[in-house]
Amino acid sequence: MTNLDIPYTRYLSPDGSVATELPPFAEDQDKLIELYRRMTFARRYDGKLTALQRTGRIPSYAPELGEEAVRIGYASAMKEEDVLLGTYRDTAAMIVRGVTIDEDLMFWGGDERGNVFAGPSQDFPLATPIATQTTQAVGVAYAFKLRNEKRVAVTTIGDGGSSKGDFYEAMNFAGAWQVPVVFIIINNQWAISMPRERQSAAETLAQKGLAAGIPGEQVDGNDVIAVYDAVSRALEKAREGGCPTVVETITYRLTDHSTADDASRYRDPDEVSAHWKNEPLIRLRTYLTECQAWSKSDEENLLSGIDAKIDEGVAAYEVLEPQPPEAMFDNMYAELPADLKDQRDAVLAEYTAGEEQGHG
Ligand SMILES: Cc1ncc(C[n+]2csc(CCOP(=O)(O)OP(=O)(O)O)c2C)c(N)n1
Ligand SMILES: [Mg+2]
Repeated sequence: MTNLDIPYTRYLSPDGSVATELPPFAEDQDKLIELYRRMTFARRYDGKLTALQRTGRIPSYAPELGEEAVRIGYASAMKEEDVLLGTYRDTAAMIVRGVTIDEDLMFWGGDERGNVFAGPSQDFPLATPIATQTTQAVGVAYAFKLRNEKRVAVTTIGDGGSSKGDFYEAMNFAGAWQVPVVFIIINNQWAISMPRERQSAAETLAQKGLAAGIPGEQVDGNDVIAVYDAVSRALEKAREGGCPTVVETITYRLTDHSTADDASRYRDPDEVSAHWKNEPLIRLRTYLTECQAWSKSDEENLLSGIDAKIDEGVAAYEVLEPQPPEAMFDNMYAELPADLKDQRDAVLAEYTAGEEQGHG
């Protein structure tokens, strides 16, 4: 029978002190340093992408500020052969999985080639329609089961997305079929301007899985140790026993929903500044510093190395030839359906006419 409790785990407190005896993997300080390095990369890269949007070099971006521990925690727990089906806010996880900076910038730049990454080639492109990735993940997991492959489909969903029918349907099938899928709910307290408390009357979002026969748990999503630990256990159960799990990570979106949003119109600035005290990087850095495993010069070296890597990726992106406008039709179908072919021809005709008039 499914355990009906929803446990909550936090290992590191916001001040960097140990709240609960750390899990065995955390005895390896090199492992924790690796997680810290990845989170710091995520923070710097997020700032860079926001700046690139603000200076007109990419059209849009969905920031992850404050949510780095979730993405780095779960992506680091996954094995290469697993498959990720994430959302528009999972950029840092994709990079951990092996997507390169220039590939990622192509995606955010509106260039379809950004979805054809060389690294984790079976990972899905980030999903913008809310919750569709969850049913797809169950399909992927079902394929793993049929093929007897020890692989896991990992899918993420926001607090808002967890209200959608697709998500309930996905969990229902995962429970009924017992397939190797891990649902990670990223509860960042807001779905654009809709706060968590008005989103659902459920006490926890993890308990939504219980009706489908899927056990759930909550973790402090700003504690990378808790995220890594919970997702590792869920992955192991899925890989070995084909059992699905729901993990709700509790975090906070410290900035706008996207570069098209202005959160100050609907959020109290005092709420946001209170959440800065819980952000995920400082607590791990404080812990590592207290353990004498991290120093100021380590930090300086890390930051300069990251900035150089980001600059290199941005430079590689910026020299790419832009795709012609009709390219947006060329990635979905082997053979275009007639109506889309007409649209493609129309785009091409307009573009060619524009070029002839000298403003192409
Ligand atoms: C099917 C669908 N409906 C509506 C939208 C518009 N939309 C984009 S993001 C969003 C809110 C999602 O909030 P949440 O699931 O909490 O994820 P978060 O953005 O906070 O990471 C909505 C409604 C969409 N992209 N797809
Ligand atoms: Mg949300």
